[in-house]
Amino acid sequence: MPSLLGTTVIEHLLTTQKAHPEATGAFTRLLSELIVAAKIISREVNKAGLVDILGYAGRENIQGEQVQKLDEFAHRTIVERMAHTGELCAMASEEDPDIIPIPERFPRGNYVLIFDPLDGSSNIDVNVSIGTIFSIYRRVTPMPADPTLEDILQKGSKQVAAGYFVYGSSSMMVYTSGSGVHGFTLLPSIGEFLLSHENIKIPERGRTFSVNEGNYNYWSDEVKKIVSYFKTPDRETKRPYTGRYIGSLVADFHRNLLHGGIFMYPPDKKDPKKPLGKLRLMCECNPLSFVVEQAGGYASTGFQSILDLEPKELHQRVPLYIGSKEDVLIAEQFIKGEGES
Ligand code: P6P
Repeated sequence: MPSLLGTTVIEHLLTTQKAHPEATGAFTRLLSELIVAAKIISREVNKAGLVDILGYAGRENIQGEQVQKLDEFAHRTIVERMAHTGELCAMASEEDPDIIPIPERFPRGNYVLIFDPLDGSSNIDVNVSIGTIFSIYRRVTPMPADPTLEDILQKGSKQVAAGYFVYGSSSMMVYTSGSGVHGFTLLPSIGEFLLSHENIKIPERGRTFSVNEGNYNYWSDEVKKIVSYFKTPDRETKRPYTGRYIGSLVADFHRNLLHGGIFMYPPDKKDPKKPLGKLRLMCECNPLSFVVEQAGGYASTGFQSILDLEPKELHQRVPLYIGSKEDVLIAEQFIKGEGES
């Protein structure tokens, strides 16, 4: 548990800002407001079991998934809080099919926010850690014109910041703005995120693989070989990798980020509508890929770096192999047919 004398996330942001003389404070103001939204969401997640905020909102989202009430609450909280910061020209959410413009009554800024308001929401009512994932870009079209899809569909390598909030046994914020990855733990008694994990580095190689083996019969032979490789006792350690799969991306990713390992969501033939797997490039894969690469890891589609992908659609899905660099490179070798079993 961080000491009460710890560094608050705002102090940390201001220190980073001071290191960039050209910084106007816009980014700090933007992230500060997102942190307020996350604190509000964290409070609701933590009391979800006590009030009627569980269950379904009675509608489907763009992904055709049942929207949980807490999903909707998290989405609305972020949209309403961030719209008035004056630092954004547009937003995009996993819960909304289109770009979310900034209402005329609010000033527009130079940043774009893309987010998954509450990932892992199918786990809400079984008290499994869930999270908010966010990604920040600079707008590319000239002010004062209306922002376009061009401002949203940018390669992951263009992100200026990315991270996630994980709502679990404690709530944490993990983010990067291109100068390493830093983790902050929420101290509920004072409502502050305090620096608890400075300059996180993911081990070069892990001992854990995370994948939903229930999809085994829908995988390609190459994917089956990857999982078989990780399950085979290692020549040096004579031990296989440990299998860990929570089914909540932020929770699985966070564990691997701290302890090492690989998370995989490969393509599968289970749902013809999702031939490239379930996870979304813009609001899940790009932000986590920026974080993992800043921590010394790697993220791939199996054929190339996630961050180099040219996005085509706002909600496009991509295969994801992410985590310890050596493990992801091994997965790439098998996908390319070069792997040694
Ligand atoms: P499956 C949660 O719904 C989610 O989007 C991610 O958080 C998680 O990693 C994945 O889906 C789990 O999907 O198909 O294994 O249940």
